[in-house]
Amino acid sequence: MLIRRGPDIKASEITPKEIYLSRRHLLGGMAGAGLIAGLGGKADAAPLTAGKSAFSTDEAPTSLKDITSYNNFYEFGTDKSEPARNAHRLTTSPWTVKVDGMVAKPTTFALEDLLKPAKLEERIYRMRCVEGWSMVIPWVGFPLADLLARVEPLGSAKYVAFETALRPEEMTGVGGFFKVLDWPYREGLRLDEALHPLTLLAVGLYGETLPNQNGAPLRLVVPWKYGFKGIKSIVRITLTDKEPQTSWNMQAPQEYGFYSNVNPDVDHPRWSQATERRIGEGGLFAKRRPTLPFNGYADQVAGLYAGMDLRKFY
Ligand SMILES: Nc1nc2c(c(=O)[nH]1)N[C@H]1C(S)=C(S)[C@@H](COP(=O)(O)O)O[C@H]1N2
Ligand SMILES: [Mo]
Repeated sequence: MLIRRGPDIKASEITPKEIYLSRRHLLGGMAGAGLIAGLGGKADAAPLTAGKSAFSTDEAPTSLKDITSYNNFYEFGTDKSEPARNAHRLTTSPWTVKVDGMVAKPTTFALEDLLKPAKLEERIYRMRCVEGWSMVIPWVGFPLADLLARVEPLGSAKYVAFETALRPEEMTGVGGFFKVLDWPYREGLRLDEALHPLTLLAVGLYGETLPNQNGAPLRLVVPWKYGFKGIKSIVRITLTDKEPQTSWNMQAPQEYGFYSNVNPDVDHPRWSQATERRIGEGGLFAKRRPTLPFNGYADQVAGLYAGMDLRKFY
């Protein structure tokens, strides 16, 4: 049996009905996709309790259609509609993730082995793209901290670097003479950011296995940072003592810093970051929403940056 469930807790007693149903759906979907999901009783109980968890927003989720058809995944084209059209070419099984660098137990995980002990949770997060739009996405995933614990980071490790797969035969946007980005797509976090309980490795959304255009089979989600930190289709995670190079910082350092915390007070050099357009809300006349410091997660994460000048470390 691939799916384990806690023996004496009925998920229906402790989670809102919709979430319960969608989780069942995910497990069905994942088993069908050949993934192995371990779901212990404890994970059932944690943040899925009635609506107001410290982790999930109770704002209305963006429609599945919008979440899966309005994407940034430049490996499959720079137009928002291209990933949905092209990302089906990506082979997501078999998949391995190499976790190496400053760790006691460097390991190359087959995706199944990486997921086997994972306690999957639904987390409904506000997401804010640096371009000025936002969504609310019901992710399914597990804390990155849980994976890092398995490889035992050394005391010398200060940062975590991430890399996306680079498959010119499958990725329609990485070939050609004009390179939009210096592939593979790269991202990084400070180790304390990586270990923060809000930081997820997502494997699904809306109770289903992650669609390719959203970063299947495994992508990072860091809800208090601009969306580009959420690197998709990860194949390598490296612990290091040096601040990692990141794709957008390499591309345009004056526009994109390493931290990339959502900050309404620090404008992008070419536009204001004070407000945002929530995808799916009205047409031309929809009111823009004010953008919140740390995308609304300040209570949980502002302490990570105590004493730092966030205008300098943008
Ligand atoms: N590998 C890779 N990861 C990526 C990107 C990309 O182009 N390539 N785009 C980023 C940007 S700018 C955003 S806003 C989010 C979008 O995620 P979504 O399409 O799941 O909403 O993915 C991020 N992760
Ligand atoms: Mo973005």
